[in-house]
Formats: sequence, structure tokens, C-alpha cells
Amino acid sequence: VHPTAARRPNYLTVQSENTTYTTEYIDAKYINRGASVSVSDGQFTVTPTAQPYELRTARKVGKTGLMMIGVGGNNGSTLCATILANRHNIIWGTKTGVQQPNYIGSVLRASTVQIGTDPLTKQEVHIPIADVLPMVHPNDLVLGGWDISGLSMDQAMKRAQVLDYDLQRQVAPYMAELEKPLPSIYYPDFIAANQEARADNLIPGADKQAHLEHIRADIRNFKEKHDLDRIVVFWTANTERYSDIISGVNDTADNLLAAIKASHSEVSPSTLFAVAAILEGQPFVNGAPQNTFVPGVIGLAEREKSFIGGDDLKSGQTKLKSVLAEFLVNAGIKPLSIASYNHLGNNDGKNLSAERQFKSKEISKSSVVDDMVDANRLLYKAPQVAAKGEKQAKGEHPDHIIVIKYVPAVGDSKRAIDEYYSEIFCGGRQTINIFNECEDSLLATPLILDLTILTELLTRIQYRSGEQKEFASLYPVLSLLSYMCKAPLVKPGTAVVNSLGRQRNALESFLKACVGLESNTDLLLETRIW
Ligand code: NAI
Ligand code: DG6
Repeated sequence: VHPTAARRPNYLTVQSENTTYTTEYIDAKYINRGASVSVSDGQFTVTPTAQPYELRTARKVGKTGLMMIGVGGNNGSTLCATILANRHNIIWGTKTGVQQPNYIGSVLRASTVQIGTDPLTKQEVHIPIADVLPMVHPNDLVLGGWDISGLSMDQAMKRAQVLDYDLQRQVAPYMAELEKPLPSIYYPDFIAANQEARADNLIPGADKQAHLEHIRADIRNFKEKHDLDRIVVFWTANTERYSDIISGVNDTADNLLAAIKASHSEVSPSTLFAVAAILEGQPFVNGAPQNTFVPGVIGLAEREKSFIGGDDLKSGQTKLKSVLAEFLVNAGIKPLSIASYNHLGNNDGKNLSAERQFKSKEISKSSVVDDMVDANRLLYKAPQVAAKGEKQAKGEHPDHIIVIKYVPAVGDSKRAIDEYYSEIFCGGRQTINIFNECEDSLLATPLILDLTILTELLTRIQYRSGEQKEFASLYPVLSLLSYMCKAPLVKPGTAVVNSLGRQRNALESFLKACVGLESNTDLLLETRIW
């Protein structure tokens, strides 16, 4: 069995007065260290801060369901088939030899974390990240969901044309045993008109309140039928157009619930699914770029203390951009323009060939360099301070264009070309070109797994600080999911971090804090002194 698929017991034990293990919980004391900065007349005054926290992780990993909206699509069907291939250890033939199933591309199943140094060898010790805290194994996920296309799951896999024929052949009987996609909500105005032919598996009527009740009942029934402790509800359906944010309609939780009752035209299917999951107390993750999380959804999640996360899977081109842009800017090099093209021929590409759906994707792909540029006002001019009542303008920014073209012939094999054109020393210019080609769905599906596993874990973690007597759950917007998201949703009013390195560091540091280990440090002072 490939190591990424191996099932390993949780064997990390931290010996420290700050960490306690009981049969039910892992309790850790952690000091959150930071710095408070005040600026006056161009002078920065920095005061170190230290806030003690207790972090509590419930050890029992419950039986977990994953209900995908768009389960019959490329990502949905590929995820189901690859989990089944891993679960049943299906080995298949390819033109280059024999292939075993694995979870390569999943941070949580295929990457490691440094936990310290062996004093004898002086070498760093790394363990699988999945061994830091108890996490659900992907093979154990109970799979289901909705699709506006009623094709059975074996046929949906065939339609997707992602997996090798020999794997499809062997996994098809298992796929056929999965429940057929549940009927879903289809409001044609939200996805491209070219998707209409797929829409043959619909919840009848146009009453949005009735649709909401229907979806809520689906979630409850799935939970009961499979005796689940937790269901992650995951949007991996077509990219929708943006919803208009309308005062009195979707700006607050109550207005949104009233708008659903009134079947307001601006309530999208994805928002309706998010509301259903929140009201059922189950986490909802958005793997696509549209603004599902209108302010009313965030307000409702806060009120119901129910978890949400997103947006849009950061799989290939954008993931690399969140590394490369940071590298350039942090190296003191000034990107002047970033031009990103890609073409693909799968159904996602077809849907994105419509202007309004492309717009949603363009927004999420464009935002990814903003914080790196804003962090360096040596290279980029700061914005003029806005006059009272005026909107704050953006500061200097590289030109950034996004182009996506639908080329049916290449199918799921996306081809992405990026040019980074930068200013270097004393008027010089540097051009970096990147060509990236791979199966789109095989980069994306492991991210759905990571988001699901991490979300389930975060529902089991609580904290306490200061005078707080009872432990509380985390804030409903799970910004720790940022690593896997193109446009990370964060707590309103807090900073968005796009840098892949910083996102990874936050995730590792959080997991370590939960077992009472210090955050990552590359200071390694002991290696720099006598
Ligand atoms: P796909 O087009 O193959 O699958 C989407 C599925 O959603 C289809 O089966 C469609 O029938 C279904 N659908 C549409 N509206 C629905 C609704 N209201 N309810 C239930 N089902 C509905 O697309 P793919 O490649 O699986 O991607 C899924 C989503 O993930 C897209 O929004 C895409 O932009 C996003 N995404 C994909 C990435 C990738 O690399 N494949 C990466 C980042 C995001
Ligand atoms: C074309 O850009 C289709 C998109 O859905 C992408 O494949 C997907 O969003 C992944 O994008 P990226 O930029 O992370 O490779």
C-alpha cells in the first residue's frame, strides 16, 4: 500500500506540563505571541504581546459524510472514484506500467511536518501532518450529494474522461453502488446557458423556501441513514455568476431568510445550500469562486455558530502565483505585469466561457497578489489617503490580466501560461515564463479532501482564554482553510493572507499549538552559536 494511503495510528505524544492527554481530549496551553504597533509622525512603536490560551481537541473522529453539490461533475466523480480505488486498493495498468492508488496532492495525506530535532543525530525529525492530531481518513468518508444531472456515478465518471480507462473499468462497479446524485436546485440565471442540457435531475417548483426545506431534509436524511456524526457540505458545482448585494435582501441574516421566503431572484443555489447547511449545524465549504457568502450568510453562520469556508480551490496556476509573486516582491524585485492565460476543454471550461461566470473566476484569480504588493511600499507607491466620505483608492499595483478559453479538444488537461515581467536593478527587466499542463481535476480533488478533513477537525477544536469559563468553538469563518483557497474567506475586518508559505505556516503552527508545541521557527539559534 502506498504510504500516502496507509492508515497509521496517531502516535505523537508531547511530554510537557502544557499538554494533557485524556481519553476524550488533547488539552494544550499555548501563548499567542504577537506585537502591537502604533505609528505616529512616521515613527513606529512596537509592543510585544502575549496572550495565554487553552486549546482543546476532541480525540474521537466521528463518522464523517461528505455531501458534494455537483457530485456528478469532474471533481465530484473523480473524488469518489479515487477514494473507492484507495479503499479497495484497486491497481490498474497504464501505458507506462502498473499504478497504485494514492493521495498525492493532498497536504494532509502526503506531506510532513517538522516536529523538532533529534539530539543525537542533530537532524530535524518530520512526521506525517496527519499524525499531529486525530483526523478522518479519506477512505472512511461516506460519499453522497446532489447534481442537476441525474447520471449515475459510474456514468458520470465516464463522462468526465479524467481517469485511466483501466481504473474506470475496475472502479465502475463500486461507483455504480453509490447513490445516484440527489435532485438539485437549478436557477438558470446563475450558471451558463450552455449547461441547460445537463439539467435533468431537479427539485420541482420555484419556491425557494420549499427548496431550502428540501435540501435541509436531504442533509438530515443522509445523516440518519448513514449514522453520521458530521457532514461536510461542499460546493463543487458549476461556477455561478456573482449575486448582487442588495440592502434589505441579502445583507443581514434576517433579510436573507426573508428573501428566501419571498423567493427573491437574487438568492443563488449556492447561497441556498450554504443556508441549509448552516441551519442544519453542518459545515459548508465553497470550492468555486462566486460570492455564495453574501453578508447575510456570514451573519447567519455567526448567529448559528456554524462553520463556513472557501472560496475557490487554489490548485495550479494560482497556487504557483501565490508562491512566485511573494518570492519576487520579497526578493525586492518589482513585478510590473502578470499575464495569465489558460485553456481547457472540460465542462468547467465550457461554463466559464460565459461572460458572467468567467467574471467570478477572474475576480478570485486576480486577488491573489494584492496583500504581497500592499506589504511592500518601497516598491509600490502607497494610495493617496482618501478624503472623508470617499472610497479608499488602491495603491500602485502590477498590471494583472486573466484569460480563460474553452478548447474542447484538450478535455480535462488544462494548459496554463503565465508571464511575470519585472523591474530589476537599475532599470533592468526580467521576464519569467511558466507553462503548466496537467489534468485539472487531479490537482483539484485532493484539495476537496484536505478541506473536508481539516474542516471536520476544526469542528472538534475549542479554546478558552482569560476569564472564559467554558470552552468555545472557533469563529465560524474557517480562515485556516486558506492554503487550499484562491480567495480565502476570513473574519470580516481581518487581513487576507494569500502567500502560500504563510498560509502553510499558519496551518502547521495551529496544529502544533493544539498539542502544545511552539510555532514554526527557522531561527535555529542553536545552530548559529558556539
Ligand atoms: P464540472 O462542470 O465538471 O462539474 C460541476 C457539476 O455541477 C456538474 O455535474 C453540474 O451538472 C453540476 N451542477 C451545476 N449546478 C448545480 C446545482 N445547482 N446543483 C447541483 N449540481 C449542479 O466542474 P468541475 O471541473 O468538477 O469543477 C467544479 C467547480 O470547482 C467549478 O465551479 C470550478 O470552477 C471549481 N474549481 C475547479 C478546479 C479544478 O481544477 N478542477 C479548481 C478550482 C475550482
Ligand atoms: C480555468 O482557469 C478553470 C478553472 O476552474 C481552474 O482550472 C481552476 O480554478 C484552477 O485554477 P488555478 O488557477 O488554481 O490553476
